Formats: sequence, C-alpha cells, structure tokens
Amino acid sequence: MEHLDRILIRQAKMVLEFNWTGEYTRPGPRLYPHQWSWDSALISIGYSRYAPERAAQELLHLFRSQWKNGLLPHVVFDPGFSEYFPGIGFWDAHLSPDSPDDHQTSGVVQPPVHATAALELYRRLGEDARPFLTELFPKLAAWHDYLYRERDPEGEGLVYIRHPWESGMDNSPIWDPILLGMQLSPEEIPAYQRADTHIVDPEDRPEMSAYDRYAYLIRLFAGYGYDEAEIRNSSPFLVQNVLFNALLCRAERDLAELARALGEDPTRFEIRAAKTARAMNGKLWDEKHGTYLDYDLRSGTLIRVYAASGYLPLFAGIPDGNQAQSMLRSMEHHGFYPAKSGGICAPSYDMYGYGFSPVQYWRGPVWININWFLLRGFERYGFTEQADHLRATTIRLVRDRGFYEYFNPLTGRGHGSDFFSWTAALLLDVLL
Ligand code: 2M8
Repeated sequence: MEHLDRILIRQAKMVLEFNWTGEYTRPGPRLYPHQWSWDSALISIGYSRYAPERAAQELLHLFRSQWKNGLLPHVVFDPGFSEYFPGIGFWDAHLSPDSPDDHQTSGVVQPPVHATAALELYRRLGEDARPFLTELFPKLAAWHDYLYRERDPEGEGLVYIRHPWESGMDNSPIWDPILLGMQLSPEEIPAYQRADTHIVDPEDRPEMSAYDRYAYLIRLFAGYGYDEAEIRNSSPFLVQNVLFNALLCRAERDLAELARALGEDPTRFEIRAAKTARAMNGKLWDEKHGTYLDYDLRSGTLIRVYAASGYLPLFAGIPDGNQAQSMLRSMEHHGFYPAKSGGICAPSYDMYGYGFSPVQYWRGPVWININWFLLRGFERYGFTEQADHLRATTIRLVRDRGFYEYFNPLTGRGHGSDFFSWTAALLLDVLL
C-alpha cells in the first residue's frame, strides 16, 4: 500500500473517531449532531473493515428506535443536542401510536441500505457475527415488511416515498416540478427557524421556498398522527423513487442471504426483490435515454428530470447487459461521467441540465456515497476501466480537498460539512 493511502486511512479513521458519540456516529460535527438512518448504514460499512464491533453497535443503536409498525426513522435524536431543525417538537412523532415510547425520532424514513451493511459485516466476521445477526435480522425483516406493506398498497413491487428527505437526495431538481406545484398560502407555512444556514454557507444549502415545503409536509404528517392511509390520501408528494427502490431491491437480496446464513426462510425476500426489479424495468426504465426515472403517483407521470440516481440500479444488478451498456453511454453523453474531458465524476445531477448548480447540495455536486454505489455497480457489470477511474478520482478528491460532505464537480472544492462521516467510511471501504 502506498504511503499516501496509509495517511488517508489514518485520517479517515480519525474523522469517524471524532464523530463517534459513544453510542452512534454523527454524520458531521455541527450540522448533523443526531443519528441519521442511511448515514449509519454507510458508516457501518466502513467500520466493518476495521472495527466490526462498532459497525454492529452503530446499526443496533439505530434499530433500538424502530417504530412498532417497523418504520425505521430517518433521525434518532440525541436530546443533548438541540441546535438542529426540525427538532423533536416539530416532528411530534409521539402523536403516532407506533412511535417508540422511550426514544425521540423523526417521522419519515431514508433509503434502506441496512441489510446491505449487515451482510458486509457478516462477510467480514463470519460466524462471530451470529449474535449480532440474530438480534438484527427480525428488525430488518420488520423494516422491509413495513415498506412493502405500507408504501406499496397496490402491490406493484415499487414502494413510495412521501417527502424529498426520504430519497436522501433532499433538494435534487427531480423534486422541482412537484414542489413548484405546491402553492402554499402564507398561513399554510408553519413557523420555523432554520439551524443549517448559519453553520455552513447558505449558498450551499436548499432555498427557503424548499424548506417551507419540507416543513409543511412534516406538519401535514404530524396532523394525521402519522397514519399512513391518511397521508397516502392527502400528501401532495408521493413518488416511486429510483434510488430508494434500487437500494431496497439490493437490500432484499442481501436480507435473503442473511436469512440463509441464519437458517431462516429467504423466499419472501427473494420474491419481493425479483418483483421490484421487474417493476423497475417495466415502469421506470427510460429506453430512449438509457436511464431510470422516478414516477409521480399524484400526477401519474414519469418525472423527466435526469439525476445520478437514475444509474443506481447498476448497484442492485437490475438492468440486463444491454441496458447496462446503454446506461454507460448515457452517463457519458449526459454529463454524469465527464471522464474523457477531464471532469470530476460523478455529478449528482446532469451538468447540462437546467437546474444544475456546482455548489448547491444535491443539485450537481459530487457525493461520495453516490460514487460508491456507482463504483460497485460498474464492478458488478465488469466495467473495469470506468470503475478504476471512479475509484482513483474519488480517492484523489478526498485526499486533495478533505473529508467534505460534497464537492464542486467543476473545481473539486469541498462544500457543506467538513469531517463528514460517510465520506470517511466509504473511502475506507475502497482503500482497505
Ligand atoms: C441531508 O439531509 C438532512 C435532512 O435529513 C438535512 O439536510 O438536514 C441529506 O444529505 C441526507 O441524505 C443525509 O442523510 C443527512 C445527514 O448526512 O443530510
């Protein structure tokens, strides 16, 4: 191993150590003081390379706040930290009979990468992971059951998200058409105070108009006591999201493998995973552009906005060989893979798209988790040249610029939170 890589590995471990609270790992020091769901899964993938007990602790801590109906909340609050919006009082999760009695959480979810993380740990630890798996397996199964039961009422194999935050790509231009359509009167906008814009450059963060809509949706859900049937009837935001369903499909397959390891029946996970893959290829595949698109259940139309998430089905093995080839061509053609022109890969949104911003959050910057999903996807399909290139540019980006939350795809400059945990964790997974 090269000397520079050894230094980078040491630094990455220091970032995770710095964010470790004793019970869970913060995504970033000031901006994100609580525990976030998919951050923890990705962080645990990094830990499983060198600190397996931490990897297990991270996931178990998160799942201790799972709701009685299986919902895995996107944030588990640490009541010791108050400087974050929306906090405990804004969510009012206690209004749901399903929320936990002894933990404070949000009331939305995030992409389900947890079974994938648990399988990574099992692969590293083997039989030593058995006690951890025995505890986590029923909780993972309840989490996936919740998604297919509550979020796929028509049994299509595609689950819906009901808030942009559930996609993990909070203010992606994918949501613009829906959010613009949500015309709110001043009385409908709840009173709130943001905490993010005085911690990092406001230019890097979503607009106030987007936050108004995020806040509105939260209060709408709380008003219904988080009753899913009511929310389904009334939420203006209801989307079958490519990223979420692709990661769910992969997680179902990984859960099936865990079931086999534990001597449990994997059949229901395998059947659901296959159904989701079929539904994505049937309903969300855009043959003309060689990518997958989100589907807006309210308007009954595909959302024709092109984002890096459209290529994430590669991570789950959903496209066949021909589709995968056409996705590769599409990435190069549409400004997601500017490798040949010396550009930095992979922008989170089409560099030539109307909503592109090189610095604003999910509207163009490079994110290490998206790169990691794509990298593993390229490897899976044998796209060796692209995988090698993506691996090298990802490592170089972090080595030269630091452990940032996201990076300007034109200049490489880091933005958002520094000392960002999943950047460190996924880099460790690539380097170790
Ligand atoms: C960002 O989202 C939170 C809201 O959940 C925020 O902006 O306050 C997103 O990038 C999300 O994907 C991520 O999990 C979270 C913590 O890193 O930050």
